Amino acid sequence: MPLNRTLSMSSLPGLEDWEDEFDLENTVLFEVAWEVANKVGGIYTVLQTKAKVTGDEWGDNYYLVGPYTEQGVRTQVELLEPPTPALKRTLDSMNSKGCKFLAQSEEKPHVVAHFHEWLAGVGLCLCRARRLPVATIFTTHATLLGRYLCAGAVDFYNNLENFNVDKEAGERQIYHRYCMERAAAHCAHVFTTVSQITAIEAQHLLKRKPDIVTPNGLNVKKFSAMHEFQNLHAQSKARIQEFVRGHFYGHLDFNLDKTLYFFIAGRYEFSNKGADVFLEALARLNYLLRVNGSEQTVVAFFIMPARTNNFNVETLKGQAVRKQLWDTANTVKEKFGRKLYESLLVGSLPDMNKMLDKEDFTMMKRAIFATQRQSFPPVCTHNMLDDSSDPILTTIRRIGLFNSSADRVKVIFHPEFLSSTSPLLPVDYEEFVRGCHLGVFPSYYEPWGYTPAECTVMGIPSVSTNLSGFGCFMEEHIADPSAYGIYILDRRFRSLDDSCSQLTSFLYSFCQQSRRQRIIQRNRTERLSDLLDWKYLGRYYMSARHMALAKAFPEYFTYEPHEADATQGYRYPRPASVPPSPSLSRHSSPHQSEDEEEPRDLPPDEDGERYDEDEEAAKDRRNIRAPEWPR
Ligand code: G6P
Ligand code: 1S3
Repeated sequence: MPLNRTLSMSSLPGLEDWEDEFDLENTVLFEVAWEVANKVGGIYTVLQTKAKVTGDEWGDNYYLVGPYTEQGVRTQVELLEPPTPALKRTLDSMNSKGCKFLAQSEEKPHVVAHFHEWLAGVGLCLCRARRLPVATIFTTHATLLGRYLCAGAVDFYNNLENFNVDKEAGERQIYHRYCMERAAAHCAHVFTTVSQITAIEAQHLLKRKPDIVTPNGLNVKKFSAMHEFQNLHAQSKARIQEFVRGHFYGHLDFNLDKTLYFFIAGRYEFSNKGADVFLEALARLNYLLRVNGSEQTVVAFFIMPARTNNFNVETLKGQAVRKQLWDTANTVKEKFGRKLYESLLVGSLPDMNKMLDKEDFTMMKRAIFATQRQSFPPVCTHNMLDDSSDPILTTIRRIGLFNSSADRVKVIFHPEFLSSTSPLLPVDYEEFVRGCHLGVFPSYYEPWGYTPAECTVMGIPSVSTNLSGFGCFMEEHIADPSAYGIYILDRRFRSLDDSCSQLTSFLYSFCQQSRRQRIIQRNRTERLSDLLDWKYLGRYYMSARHMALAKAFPEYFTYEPHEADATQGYRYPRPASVPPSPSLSRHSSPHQSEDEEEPRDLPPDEDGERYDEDEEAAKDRRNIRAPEWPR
């Protein structure tokens, strides 16, 4: 079946929008994963955000298959009657036979079955073992063995080709799962993974080179008002500030207007996700800010779920004290307002000395008394079940970041995912990210890394690494990532200690930016969102499906390899105007070409030249080197 492809211009200059027009009438796509409507981690995000573009392409011929969980069905699934007779027959039959087989149909559709991760990969192996006429794709979002090896303090990337994989998997008691993963990778018509770095890992650990890299995208939300995301930042920051007011009651001796919010979030894999490096860099940053007499304070949040038995009393008390102060202030304000009103009604200016009476003062004194506390504001918001052995808490005890008044860096460990119904910090994750200034994700093992990608589309700068799929992707497509608020830490060619120093210098330089520079940088960060939109990245999945169809049904489909080159050759130039800080615009790795290190002008300051973001964006767009499209 020939593929008739039409090109139309998209909003991203130099990057055309592909619209595939081919007959899908007799072709069906099943996407199978444990995380379909089942929020466990990043794969859920892949499937959930990609559903729109895949649905647009496949319409009613697209089916997502996942585990049945009551919670998932209640909250995320709309129950429908099967739309086609073939599907109805299939489902009836599955019901009657206890869900044991796949479809029979007179029309004999061409079926593509796309399996994610080894758990679903079992189905792929069975499809092939039973010689079902199905085009199969296997996507691994991380390798099992890679994750285990990295978590065990192994020099992973320098030894990739040397691991005795069977022995290593056996020793870690994951041999059976490892075998499933490897079998699925080898049985699939098309094998894909989420980044180049994981492709290399898969080649060595699973012994098959992925056919296509399928980077993860997001649904990019465009606001009609261009600066809406800046307003949202200010609004969400105000919510975080309220929490901080309560958490630090009695110790609010720092200026909230000069306080920056950094955060790390995700699955609690202490060293794989780089929480160790972040803590060490925070300790060094604390020292630098103190010795340099900086007015800035940094509050660093760790949002990583661990075993707890609820919020701790001291943290809840903080929010109660704050609320009490707020209520007291409002009561006094009301009384003050009423007296003022009555005085104005009779045509006289009030006697300010009589506006507040003894009772008001007593009430205020009582409220102030409640803010006395003997201890430092807590580091952890919850009662941890493994308090004495928890890696974050143990490290904090070692480096001494206890939220004392002298500390310029304060730490808050929130060992539970955020929720807008929390009595402590009632914001959802998106709102929290928007209110922060910098996401810090110094991962050692990160096949893709959605957290920095999510920051980017919300216009929030982030730190990632050259060992994460996201970091490598951005390094490939942006000439000067840090000028756009994409800081890429070198964890590949530097020692751990050097990486900590590099992260400290990123953080310290970030603290030195003025508000104006931060606003400019956020504008630039947000401008990159198109690069992460499924509208473009969805093409890699399209290519994988075309390749699988061509391999499984060569008499009907042909595959042209250039289809995968959606963003090849595409590169964001340096921003047209000066970067926020020259020191920030350095490459992460000493291995980078020195040719790219041109000197630049000093940053604009508060009284300097007027900064016109729209003009800069327009210049950037004109400068973008158009990719060479296959014709
Ligand atoms: C946004 C808002 C501004 C606010 C700024 C604060 O840009 O539109 O009104 O001043 O955020 O930025 P900051 O980096 O200090 O949180
Ligand atoms: C994996 O989830 P993780 O956090 O265990 O899959 C994600 C989606 O592809 C990916 O972003 C992440 O890096 C992997 O590690």
